[in-house]
Amino acid sequence: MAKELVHADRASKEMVKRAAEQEQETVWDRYEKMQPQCGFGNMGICCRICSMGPCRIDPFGEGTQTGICGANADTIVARNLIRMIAGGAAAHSDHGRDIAHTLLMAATDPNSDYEIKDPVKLRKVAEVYDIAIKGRDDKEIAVDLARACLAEFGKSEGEVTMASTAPEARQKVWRDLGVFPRAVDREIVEIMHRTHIGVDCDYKNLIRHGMRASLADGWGGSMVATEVSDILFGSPNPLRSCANLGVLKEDTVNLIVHGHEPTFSDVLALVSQKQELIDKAKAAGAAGGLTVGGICCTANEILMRHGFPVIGSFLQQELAIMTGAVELMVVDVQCIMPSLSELSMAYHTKLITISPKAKIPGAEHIEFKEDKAVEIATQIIELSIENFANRKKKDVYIPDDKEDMVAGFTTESVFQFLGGKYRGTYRPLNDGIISGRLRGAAGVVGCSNPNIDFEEGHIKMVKELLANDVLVVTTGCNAVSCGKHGLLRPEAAMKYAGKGLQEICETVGIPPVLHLGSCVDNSRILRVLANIVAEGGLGEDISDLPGAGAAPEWMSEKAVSIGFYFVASGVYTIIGHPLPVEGSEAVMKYITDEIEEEVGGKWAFELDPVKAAHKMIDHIDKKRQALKLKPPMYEQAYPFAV
Ligand code: SF4
Ligand code: MSK
Repeated sequence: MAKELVHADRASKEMVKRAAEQEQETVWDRYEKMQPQCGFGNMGICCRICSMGPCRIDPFGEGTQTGICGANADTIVARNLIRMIAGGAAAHSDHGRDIAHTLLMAATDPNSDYEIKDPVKLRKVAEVYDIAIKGRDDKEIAVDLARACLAEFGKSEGEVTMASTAPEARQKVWRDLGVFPRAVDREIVEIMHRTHIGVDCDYKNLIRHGMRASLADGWGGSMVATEVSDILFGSPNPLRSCANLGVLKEDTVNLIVHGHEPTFSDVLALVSQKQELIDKAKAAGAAGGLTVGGICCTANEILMRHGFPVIGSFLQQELAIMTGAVELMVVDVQCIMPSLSELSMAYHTKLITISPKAKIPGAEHIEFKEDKAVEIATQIIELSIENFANRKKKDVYIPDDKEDMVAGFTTESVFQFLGGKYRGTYRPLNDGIISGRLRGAAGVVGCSNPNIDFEEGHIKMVKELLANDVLVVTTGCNAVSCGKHGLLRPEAAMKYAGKGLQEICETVGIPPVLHLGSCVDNSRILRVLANIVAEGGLGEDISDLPGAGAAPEWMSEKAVSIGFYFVASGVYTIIGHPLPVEGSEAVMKYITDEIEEEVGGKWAFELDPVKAAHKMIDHIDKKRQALKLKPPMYEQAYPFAV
């Protein structure tokens, strides 16, 4: 059975022990069984792109050094790597395209269940696309905007319009290198073409195109997903909520939404508040009514906009079902473990898929249609209520563990907050960095992975950054981990932050770690960086800023695309386990060193999260020196705090 978790939250530790006692298999057990994992795969040197193969390169330099077609390790590693970018960019961007479709429907269908909830943002984004605003109503503008956003994906000429919001200097870097993104689908298709047998075999040329596709994701597909979600579902504002398995209640019908997209979950969250459904739940024997919470980034979507609680992150999806207290789990797309099907059958949990893109054998499929959103949400809530009768008391075990948190920050809201009397300006943030009260800022994001002790990477890294006066912004599963460990509470500043960061958090009343949303909302971090540059005093480009990015427990292809769009935007980006490139010294050297000359950012790999935090801090200090800023105001007070 799986090894014990050491650094995870208490609820997860308890549930993993309980799973072992009950002989229920988890992701950690399957990880152990999979050892040793394939070394060729880990190093990126196996190729099965054509049927002359599969081929593999001998990593010790003794056996074969090329595939049957003659491709060497550099080509094979680079091709595999950018195919990961294609997968990740496709996932984010398909999400963005669907949201743009929903906007078009909201603007054209008079019976739509969707409406425009943020008309201010509608107008702001419309300006980016040069759409006429004056004298036009929301729906007229929204039709044009939805069409312009849809064109970001499929147009065969021109460039990704949203990328024109990057700093001028950054756009020049992309143009000089020939990587300014054109259209999302085009860049992804071109990855698949270039990596077909016998096309591009120059590793640098391949990786540069990978960067172009990742930029189409970050400054295109993901940014469209975030901006249009804000327009449709409302821009988040700071709010209080809580996280962890202890959110589930014995006396309520418990319904979990899991996956990534807000289109369905936002409607379900609102419908779940109808009194008649709460009454139905009570009539079914659940005295407390109905609890709706989320897992993975769907959780972040309904948390950010409505304050619904987070049940857990990626690695907790199985543990939630094992509480025996989940009547229904409804899943859309991405990060949904196929294991949920068999596991839910061992309990009374009903597993429902709703996306035609993501069916799971054994799960019930209720296809989501946007023109019947409320009807389908109601049907699914009613199914969860009906299933309460099947809950087996003997199976129920809910760990008594949940943590309060503040979430709901955005590019706009957080710095209005920080602005205080200078509302709506980044000046106080820039001044905080210039004066050295804040040493810099870091984005710590991403998944969890059983190849690292659960949450050791996230929590140790974030605490170390805070202790060194680095403000942290977070998204995705890192945000959930920070929430569960109490780092998203304003009081966390007094406990974990250095003196300078404490002073800022205390004055403004914010947590030292700011939750900016789901995976696609990493685009909010790009926007924050662009706004800091625009505010002035910290250089001309994102690569000048005293900042860094990290995904200490990364797992998905989306993380690879995100990492590349940060690197290509000029950000030093560090992850725990290396990308699968160790089979090519040339590729390794290029992406961790030479690429900095080209784009100002680079990759770094470091498994020890405290050491990784210090590499980020060193980079921040290097940038402070280059900008001729004063040294940090307070020398680090808590060396290696964790
Ligand atoms: Fe082998 Fe080349 Fe075919 Fe890859 S593309 S499987 S290296 S022959
Ligand atoms: S859910 S991509 S495990 S962050 Fe966005 Fe979490 Fe990573 Fe999925």
